[in-house]
Amino acid sequence: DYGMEKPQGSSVSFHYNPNVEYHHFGSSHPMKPWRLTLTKQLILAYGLEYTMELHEPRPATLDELAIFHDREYLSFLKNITPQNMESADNQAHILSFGFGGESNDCPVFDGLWNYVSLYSGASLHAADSLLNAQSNIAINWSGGLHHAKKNAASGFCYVNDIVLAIQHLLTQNQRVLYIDIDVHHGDGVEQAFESTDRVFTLSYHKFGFDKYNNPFFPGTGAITEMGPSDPANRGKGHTLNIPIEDGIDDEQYMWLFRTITGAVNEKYRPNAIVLQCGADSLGGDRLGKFNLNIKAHGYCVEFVKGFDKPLLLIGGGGYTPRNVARTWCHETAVCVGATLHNNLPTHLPYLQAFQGEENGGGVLYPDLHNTKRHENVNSVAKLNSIVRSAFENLRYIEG
Ligand code: ZL4
Ligand code: CA
Ligand code: ZN
Repeated sequence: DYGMEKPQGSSVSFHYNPNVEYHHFGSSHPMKPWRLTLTKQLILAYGLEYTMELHEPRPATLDELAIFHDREYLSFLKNITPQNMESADNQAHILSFGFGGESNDCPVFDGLWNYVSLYSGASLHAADSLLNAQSNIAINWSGGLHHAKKNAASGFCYVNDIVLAIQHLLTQNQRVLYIDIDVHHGDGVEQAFESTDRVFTLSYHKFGFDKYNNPFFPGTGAITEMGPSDPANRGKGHTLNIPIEDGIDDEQYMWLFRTITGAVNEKYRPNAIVLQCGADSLGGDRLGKFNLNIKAHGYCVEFVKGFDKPLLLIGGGGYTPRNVARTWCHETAVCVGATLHNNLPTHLPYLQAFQGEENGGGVLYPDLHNTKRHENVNSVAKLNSIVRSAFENLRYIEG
């Protein structure tokens, strides 16, 4: 049962500005900020707000975002609106900054600047609370936008709050480990720190091509991609990518995760850890191709929590909103050391959003594997060879 007192040993802070919820990417766009409303409602309904310190961070300022992003890109982002985007001046920039084109991944919508400064402000505030030792686990479910580049939007991400938070952690930590369990490759974070040995980036993701030979977005993150090859470059060997095929199940994923993440933690000995918890690696996700259940996803959080180092937990992808909410609520409970009952609290607002499903209406832990949307094509031999290559890649950081 969930307790009302602060658990000993770990203290958890929760960083969230509710104004982020009210932004819309467009009617059929898969990214739905209101999944954060569902997440928050579930967390409140289980009483988890009494087990952590709650913070409502202010939006990040342009100067704070400029620590990573180009000012030219930021001033475009700050001023662009659906109304002025047709002007010749803006059209000249729109493609080079990652907007428009035939892809509508990064639309210009009302309040865009407000949206990006809110989720980034929350990640910076969460990192701050770790630096001040006000908490040893800090959570921002509105962040985790790992594709954004210093001068371009990409894959639903406009500002890279993860890079900004890691840069902030680096002011007082020698080494930061970044782990990414979103179904997509964490390319923006990897690229930002490719030339330093003070950040190690580790991403688990789907990698491969569909029947039309189109790569799964963003198309990078092969096992052979380990950072710069120049031995004089300090970043060499401080990138590890774990490419996975469709349909991976709980046992396989948990095995891969603990084997590889455990080895990276032992060899790299980070002073702080950032874990991106993209929930599009769950079974039944609208964009993802894996078959994970909520507790297998949460196992990654449990495992990393066990390293007992300052930990920043951030959101990311997740395109079946009710399951995103379930997962991040469960992972919040994992952080505070609470066990939640499977029947959803009956006083939960939005209860309908969690009812009437084929498997698991009205419960916190539905069987997502049995949605069987993706055949498991990960063979034992292939997974063993990935682990072998991963260990080989880790030789570069043997100290
Ligand atoms: C959509 O229905 O693979 C965007 C994007 C908008 C609304 C209507 C517009 C129709 C699926 C995706 C045109 C859609 C064109 N609307 C989409 C190569 C692509 C070019 C764009 O979880 N088309 C690009 C990005 C990925 C591509 C994934 C994951 C983010 C994260 C962290 C980003 N882009 C092919 C797709 C729709 C849309 C429906 C879509 N976009 C699915 N996958 C992509 O890692 C937050
Ligand atoms: Ca990933
Ligand atoms: Zn994703």
